Amino acid sequence: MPAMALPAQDKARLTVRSARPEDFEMPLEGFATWITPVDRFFVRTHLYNPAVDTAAWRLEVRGLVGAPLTLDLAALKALPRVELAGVLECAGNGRSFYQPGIPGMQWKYGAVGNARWAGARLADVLKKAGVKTGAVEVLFDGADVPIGTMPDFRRSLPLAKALHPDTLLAYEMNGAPLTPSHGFPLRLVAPGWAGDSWVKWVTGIEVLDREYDGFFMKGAYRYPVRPVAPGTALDPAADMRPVTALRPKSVIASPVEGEALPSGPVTIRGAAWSGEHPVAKVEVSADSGRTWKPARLGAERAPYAWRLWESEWTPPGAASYVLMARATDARGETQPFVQDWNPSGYLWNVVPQVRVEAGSAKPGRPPETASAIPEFPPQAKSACLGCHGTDMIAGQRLTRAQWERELDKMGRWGAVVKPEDRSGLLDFLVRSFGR
Ligand SMILES: Nc1nc2c(c(=O)[nH]1)N[C@H]1C(S)=C(S)[C@@H](COP(=O)(O)O)O[C@H]1N2
Ligand SMILES: [Mo]
Repeated sequence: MPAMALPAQDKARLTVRSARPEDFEMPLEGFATWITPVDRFFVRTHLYNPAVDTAAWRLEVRGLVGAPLTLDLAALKALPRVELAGVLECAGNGRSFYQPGIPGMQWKYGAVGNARWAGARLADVLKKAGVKTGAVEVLFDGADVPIGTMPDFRRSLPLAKALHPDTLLAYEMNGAPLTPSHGFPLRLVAPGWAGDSWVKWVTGIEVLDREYDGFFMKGAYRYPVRPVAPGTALDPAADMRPVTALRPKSVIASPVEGEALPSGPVTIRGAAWSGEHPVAKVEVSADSGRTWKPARLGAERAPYAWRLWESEWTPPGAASYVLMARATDARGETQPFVQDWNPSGYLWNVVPQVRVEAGSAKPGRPPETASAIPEFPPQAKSACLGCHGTDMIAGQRLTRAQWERELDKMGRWGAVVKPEDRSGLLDFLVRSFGR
């Protein structure tokens, strides 16, 4: 599938996991700066970016409020402006590391970024409207619209998070208006919470007396209430609850997996964050987790931002080493060595491991391998490629049973597969993108 019309700049600075809709990942080099530039900031969209007419744009506030409101951008900008630096991380970041594999965007480490967000407090807007008693959740709708029978992306926040003084209706990212991919002209900023709550292109706010019951609340972005064995069938209502805050996590940005290092000192470096709690320490191990040493934390910090860190290491000899990093937050919560399984592969925060070869005569990073996407058969083209490209499919590694479930889901969302084409299509998917 030809890559869509992305500016050349974006392609070099982000890994395109899906060109249409836009799903772009930040490469590991992005963890070298405290603030992530907008052209390096990951993008996650379920539908397509809406076209926005700024002059006609309005925000509607309704539901359990004393006075429903219609606000234009000027009215929002007239409210006190609040700025904060904070991490936005997709709940599915790291999904590709789950074993057995889980369908969905196969993010590695880079569905995350740290930006400066500015806007009005959501609480100020809600105060203007007057939240009535009985209010429990606040629902956000973006201007993006689904294709076919796909569900719309709508999410609700518990009232306490909605009224928190750091929860923003942001119109700026890194000192400039939001770009179309990041929600222009207005998005929710839910500091410390996973990206699914950061609704983009917000045009509607509705105060509800219950959690919203749409697909993206009840069918997605839920996490088991207790650890369960992989593959366990879970009842979304009884056994799961919505994803909320991020957990402590660190990423090793350099060296990289498989890197050959010269003899002599090396700087191990990366970034660490932890949702609503500041990072208290990052420790690094260069001997497969036997011993740990505190890393030096960067001076730049803010309550919801990531912290850069580094640690000097001199390999004791020419050998193969496994480097690890472990962040602990102010509550004392730290990263696990084994991830609890969950059906959609959310909230991956296992201690990262990077194998390096020290004392090499030929230092360097292994070449990046990009596998070619095979030609799609006609029935796949008509069934799948109306809504998204081949890249989204080619990123998956699924069993036949998982591909069957994906086909069923896509069928419910409007994909048309003729009964006589189904098994041929499945054969192609399993052969090309199986495990
Ligand atoms: N309207 C709308 N808002 C959305 C989404 C979407 O598809 N539609 N994706 C969400 C998800 S899952 C994430 S992780 C973040 C990503 O924000 P970004 O693209 O600015 O990085 O936006 C969230 N807000
Ligand atoms: Mo996400």
